[in-house]
Amino acid sequence: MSDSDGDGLSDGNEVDLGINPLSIDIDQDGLSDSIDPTPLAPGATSGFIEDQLRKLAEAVRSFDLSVFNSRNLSASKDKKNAIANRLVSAANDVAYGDFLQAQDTLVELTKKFENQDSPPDLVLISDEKTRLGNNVVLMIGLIELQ
Ligand SMILES: [Ca+2]
Ligand SMILES: [Ca+2]
Ligand SMILES: [Ca+2]
Repeated sequence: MSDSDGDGLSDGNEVDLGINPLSIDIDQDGLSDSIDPTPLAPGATSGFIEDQLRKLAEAVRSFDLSVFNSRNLSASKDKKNAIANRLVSAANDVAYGDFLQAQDTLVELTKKFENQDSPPDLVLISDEKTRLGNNVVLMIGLIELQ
């Protein structure tokens, strides 16, 4: 079984699905073909976006408290909850079809970890921060394509 683009789908499988086996993201929307529910059309389904936002919220809840930019554990927990709750709120907006509201919520959220001093970021420089930032930007892009 060869998998030329290394995306987890065999070349034969990708040909069967109408996907280019040499491209890991044929529609160039940021989602690799193996997870993209619409691999041939930029964007994704609203159900997929909602799921991803809920998964992101869970991921944030699993972050170590040390990655939050706070003086004490209780403030770190507040920041963790604030970020996770916004992601859940955006997921709910997507579920209701309110894409503009979801986008607003996520754009506001990106300001909390954009590596600028003011307002202070909620998360310290870390792999978690980078992944979270990249994923939120990806979700904003997918919502724009709705
Ligand atoms: Ca492949
Ligand atoms: Ca894609
Ligand atoms: Ca797509």
